Amino acid sequence: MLSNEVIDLLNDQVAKEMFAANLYLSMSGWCFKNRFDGAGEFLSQHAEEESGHAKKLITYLNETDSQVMIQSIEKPESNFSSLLDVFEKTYKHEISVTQSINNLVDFTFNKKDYSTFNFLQWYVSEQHEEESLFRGIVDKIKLIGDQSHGLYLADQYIKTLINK
Ligand code: OFO
Repeated sequence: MLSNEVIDLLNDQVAKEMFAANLYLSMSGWCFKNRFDGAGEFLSQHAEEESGHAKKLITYLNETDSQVMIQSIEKPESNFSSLLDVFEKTYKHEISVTQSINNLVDFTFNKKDYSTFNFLQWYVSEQHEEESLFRGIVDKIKLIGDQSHGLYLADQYIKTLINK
């Protein structure tokens, strides 16, 4: 049985994962509109992953007989200045999600809620992978250059990361 505080924090995390899904869908739309089809597809797929992260938390809440409380989600940004801007923002966003997961891990450990602490380890590994993935894309865009030919190559590179 989970404490009310942990239930509230897990429900907050569900909202954060759903916001991430919406943010990445919004970014995906911007990419398609600006002819970055590789990045658009990649971000659309990543939005699905974020919905999966939310669903996994919901399943855990259901399995522990806790009340799922779906919250209203803030509208994500939809205007970006460049492909680099999009991916710098994804990276920044992932860092904020990591912080939120770390706070949850810390809280559950201090409260001796070892079941939730253990469940959250999956998110700890996932955040490590995601930060590294998005940082890698930012670095690559900078390396290839954000002028027209470079942008085409960057988009092609991002396309290779779909389903990885
Ligand atoms: Fe991309 O982060 Fe979810 O957890």
